[in-house]
Amino acid sequence: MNASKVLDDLKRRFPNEPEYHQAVEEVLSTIEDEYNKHPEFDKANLIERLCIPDRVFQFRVTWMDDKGNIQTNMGYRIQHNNVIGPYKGGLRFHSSVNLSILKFLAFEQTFKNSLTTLPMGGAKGGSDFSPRGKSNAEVMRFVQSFMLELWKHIGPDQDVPAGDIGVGGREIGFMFGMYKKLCKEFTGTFTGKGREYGGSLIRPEATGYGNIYFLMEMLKTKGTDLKGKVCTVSGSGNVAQYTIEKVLELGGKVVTCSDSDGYVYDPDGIDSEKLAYIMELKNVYRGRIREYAEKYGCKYVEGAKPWGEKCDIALPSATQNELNGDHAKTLVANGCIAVSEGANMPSTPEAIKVFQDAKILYAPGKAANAGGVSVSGLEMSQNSIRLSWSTEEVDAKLKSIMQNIHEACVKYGTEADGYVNYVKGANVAGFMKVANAMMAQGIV
Ligand code: NDP
Ligand code: 2IT
Repeated sequence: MNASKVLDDLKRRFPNEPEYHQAVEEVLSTIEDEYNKHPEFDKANLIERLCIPDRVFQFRVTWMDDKGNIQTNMGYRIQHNNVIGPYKGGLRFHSSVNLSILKFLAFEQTFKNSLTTLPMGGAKGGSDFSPRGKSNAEVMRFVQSFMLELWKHIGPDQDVPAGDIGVGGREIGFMFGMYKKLCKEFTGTFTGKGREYGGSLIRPEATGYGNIYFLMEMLKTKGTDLKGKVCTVSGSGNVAQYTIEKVLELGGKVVTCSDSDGYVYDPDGIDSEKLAYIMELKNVYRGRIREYAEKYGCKYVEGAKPWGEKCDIALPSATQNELNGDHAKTLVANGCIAVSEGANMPSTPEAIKVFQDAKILYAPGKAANAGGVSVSGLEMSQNSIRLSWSTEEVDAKLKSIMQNIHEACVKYGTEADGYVNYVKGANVAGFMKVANAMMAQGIV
């Protein structure tokens, strides 16, 4: 493989898609050695095929707001690769959504889903619609209009969407209701559904819990755990909330969380009562994290990220490229020993280099946050057999999947000096399974 040629071709054919180029570049640079051990991959033009999504759906979504104005948004679904299972991945509703962001997410999802060991291909979709400040009725009208297009392209054995930024239980419920009406069948086409209609126990918790299970495995390699460790978390949505919950349960202390406006620093730590407040603030009242600082009398920093605050462990759980090289240098200088990503691609390439040069524990999102889609896979299994498993059963399966992903990273990512390059480990392990399946299935 000539990685720079593949990347140059991609940039020429798909210009102005920086996040997509960034995600591809990271994978190519880490799998190149392994790939070159298999000349048959190159003969089959495998990497060129794997870098381009199978197909991209793009459509207009028109809906009426509460004032009677007609609003227009864009809707998308990227079906990246389905060689190991039906297309699977979340939907993101956020004003920043564009093709570049969704293509990077769908690309990453393919390797992440492969790592879970469950039979799921990779996809992602969403809209530049922002639920922020919208009424429930507006969200429902938007979602129903969005589904009028999307339903044609999804199905239980075809493509199974779930949540991501801006898409939680409320949005999945509205989408599922409209989908069911349009396709005239009750199937498990969405995951992250409510418990009453086919959702799995532990799915809401899975990404955050899974990230901490992965972190615990990393810490174990250094003979330590979470007890007494100070953690900084970004975000205050689904992933951040359950990350905080699991850190507290395992004896750690969380001193920050954030939203798109700024972050709060609580030196006393976010305890379970304060976490319950955050959950109500964000999931019910849909307020701003600034209100936490007002209620508990702590520091709020507008327009900044929490990475300047001293910590042992950083857990980015908001969005892509939210932690840059300078943030990484500050974290390392402050004694941070581990970074585990709840979000997708939150660290820039410069930040990753800083962590790896400093030889601290660093887990990329596609390994560390794979717990969410793993429990989605378990939700699909439960829907197929028309049974539901207990909290203990699902949690035990989640823990074991995260341990297996950690093991795969160690197997493929351990360097000559013993340092585990989790980026390389995750990419090579995820890639090899997809590549072997592509080879077996011929040129399609
Ligand atoms: P939510 O919408 O529940 O929460 C997102 C959080 O991140 C909010 O606090 C939000 O702030 C903040 N945020 C969003 N965009 C930005 C931005 N551009 N700059 C700064 N802050 C921002 O989403 P999730 O918790 O589900 O997702 C968080 C991350 O985790 C994403 O990267 C997602 O792809 C990833 N992920 C999610 C999984 C899941 O199962 N949900 C699974 C695996 C990964 P505000 O309230 O102001 O919008
Ligand atoms: O990025 C992700 O893995 C998700 N948003 C979850 C996808 C899913 O299908 O559960």
